[in-house]
Amino acid sequence: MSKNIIEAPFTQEMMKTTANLYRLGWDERNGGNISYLLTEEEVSEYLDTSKVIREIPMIFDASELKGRYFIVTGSGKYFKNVMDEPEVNLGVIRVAEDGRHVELLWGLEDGGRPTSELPAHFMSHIERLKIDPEHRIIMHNHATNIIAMTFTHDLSEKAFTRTLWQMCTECIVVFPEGVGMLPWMVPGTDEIGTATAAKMKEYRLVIWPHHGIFGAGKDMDEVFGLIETAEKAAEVYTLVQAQGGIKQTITDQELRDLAAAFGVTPHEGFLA
Ligand code: 2HA
Ligand code: ZN
Repeated sequence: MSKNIIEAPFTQEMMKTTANLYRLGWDERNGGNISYLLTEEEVSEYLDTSKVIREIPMIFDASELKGRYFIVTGSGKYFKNVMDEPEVNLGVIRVAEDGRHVELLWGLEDGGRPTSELPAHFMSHIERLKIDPEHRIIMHNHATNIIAMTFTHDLSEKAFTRTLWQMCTECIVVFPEGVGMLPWMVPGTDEIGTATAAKMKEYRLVIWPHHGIFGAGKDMDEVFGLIETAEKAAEVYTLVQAQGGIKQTITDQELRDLAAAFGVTPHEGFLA
């Protein structure tokens, strides 16, 4: 008898993280999605991996991930509801041999599909795995102050990153590579997936203006920590603007000193 998958550490992490994100107000309604790469060993402890419940077609080719397992949030599902009904709102999937389907092994019990942002998730996983073999998680949400900042701030990667770095001393240490920025695009498409993944070659955080943010990381703490640090900086920026604007800030030399003290390399060309 295999163990109960609801008790699996990866399911518990998905449940607790979606609940946290909902309470932070970054995943209203069906906003946001998470995909978490699992090993066959992890999954086999809880599921018979030869039992495919459903084959679900995809709009793009993910053959680079064939045979890989993920736990994902469902398309149109509310983060608010994951804790109470994980078997409906989450799914465990495997990428089929042809790269054009995923095989559902558990969950999405009402006939649901994996997240509508699966192209951006899978293409980003492919790019991050090339750079970091330990990479496992892609998270998307609608972090409030990051979205707000995309209406009022210059959208160049350099300018946006510099402001975030200046708003909290921690930022340059947490994301020394900065943040990637897309133009506004239609979500859920192959095109935004390709564009997001291209940015993921250089950045673990990618902003979709007037929509939200994508983060990548090797575990839930890393990816959540990245997004909440950037969002905190954006929140401080909101308050600073409301208080009348910047009078003084962390200088470029101070940012360099910080990077040196913490042994990180800031994005080339972003500091004077
Ligand atoms: O599905 O966040 O970008 C909800 C979304 C789409
Ligand atoms: Zn979204």
